[in-house]
Amino acid sequence: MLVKIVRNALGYVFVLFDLLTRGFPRKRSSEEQTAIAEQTSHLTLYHFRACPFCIKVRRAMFKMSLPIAKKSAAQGSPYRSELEQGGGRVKVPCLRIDQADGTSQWMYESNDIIAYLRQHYS
Ligand SMILES: N[C@@H](CCC(=O)N[C@@H](CS)C(=O)NCC(=O)O)C(=O)O
Repeated sequence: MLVKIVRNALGYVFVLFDLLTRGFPRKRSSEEQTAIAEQTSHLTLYHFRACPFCIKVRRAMFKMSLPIAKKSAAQGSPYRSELEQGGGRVKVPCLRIDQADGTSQWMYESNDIIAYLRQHYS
């Protein structure tokens, strides 16, 4: 219980630190931003607000100005079971990549997610 409280408190310190130090997002013209929104519309990030690995991914998304949909996988969220059933486990961050054939790839590991986003959208 105490460990959980300390962990959550630390998480919110990270959230605040991120907000204060993240700098500015990449600038695009409105046409380019509309295009990137379209190109990333098949992506969804499952996350916890105060998870350091999620903060790292959200920070990278912010820097690259990627308007990717985010779903909370916290206790009580309806998206938690979506993540568990689709991806196989409740672990965040997880990037859901919807494919044209109707299937989805569930990518866990913050470093892999950031590398994927950089490779395709930076
Ligand atoms: N190596 C992973 C670590 C992710 C991780 O440990 N996430 C925690 C939240 S901060 C989690 O989902 N824990 C639940 C679990 O592992 O079942 C990454 O970099 O994404």
